[in-house]
Amino acid sequence: MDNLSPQKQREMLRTMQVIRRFEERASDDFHAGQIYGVVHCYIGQEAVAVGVCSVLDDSDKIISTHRGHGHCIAKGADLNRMMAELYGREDGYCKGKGGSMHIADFDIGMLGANGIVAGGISIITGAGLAQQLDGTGGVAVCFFGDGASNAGPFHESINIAANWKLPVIYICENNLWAVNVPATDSVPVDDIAERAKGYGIPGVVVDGNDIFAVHNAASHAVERARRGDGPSLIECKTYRHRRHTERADQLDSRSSEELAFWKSRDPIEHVRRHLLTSSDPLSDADWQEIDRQVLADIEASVVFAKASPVPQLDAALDDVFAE
Ligand SMILES: Cc1ncc(C[n+]2csc(CCOP(=O)(O)OP(=O)(O)O)c2C)c(N)n1
Repeated sequence: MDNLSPQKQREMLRTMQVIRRFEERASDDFHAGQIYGVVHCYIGQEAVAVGVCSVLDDSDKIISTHRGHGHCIAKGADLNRMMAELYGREDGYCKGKGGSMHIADFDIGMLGANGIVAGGISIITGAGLAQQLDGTGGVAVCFFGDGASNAGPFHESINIAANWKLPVIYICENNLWAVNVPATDSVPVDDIAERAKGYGIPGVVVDGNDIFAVHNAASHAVERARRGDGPSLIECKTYRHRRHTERADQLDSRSSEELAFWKSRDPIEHVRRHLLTSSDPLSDADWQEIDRQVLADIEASVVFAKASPVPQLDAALDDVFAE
């Protein structure tokens, strides 16, 4: 973290708070019946998306999952267009026809959220090949869960990326559960990072609630990929504070003790505490002002979304590439 100025740390903290407030609002509006489809909240995991994206630039590509709002925001997506997409409006990223799980913005290198578990892992490996062929030093980063690490695309993709030394960084967000299946019942190794050994690439475990640990690990992996030395696997141990989805009937098998333990390790509080003692301490008043601005931006995104028209029926088949 020594290489991160207090200013940069404040920016990272702010971005984490944007993710949290965006999703709190999305959840409220979903429960109020204003947002349709499904909403998977990333709350509790913000340090992973922000820590990793803090070492990327616009030419680098990322890909996400069904739990994708945090990755979009960390890569610089527009809040108005995101909220409009959740609201199903024409000014949304997919013209209101994709919803929460399909937000993409190629202009900032965000290749898309993805409702197919592990689907993004193969796509980003292809993007890594494209980066290698372009020869401009760009990297490709994949976010996925512990559940996805059990699926075929994880193994096939890492195998080919390792063989071809593709500039891909595989970020496994091990939040300990895949819907209601504990990773201890589906992953037969202590750490998912151990799986890297099978493909001859570095595999590291980090505290995914410590943004500085995530930043450092991502920074090393990105440098290695830019040098042409190939892919890495980083396992970030973390936890979601919400149930798998925001649906009212969503079952949650996790214990209240486990949830309380992880809430006591809140990634946003971790940065706040750290900044209290930095060379440019963040006071309570500073923090409240940051939060006030963040809430104003979220409110503006909802106003934007509500002002946007719903898609016209005759546009239903526009942008459909396969029937
Ligand atoms: C190919 C496929 N199988 C099953 C599902 C249903 N499903 C949605 S999310 C999910 C669990 C994913 O768990 P994990 O990869 O750990 O991500 P997390 O939800 O914990 O972020 C499953 C099985 C799906 N969307 N796609």
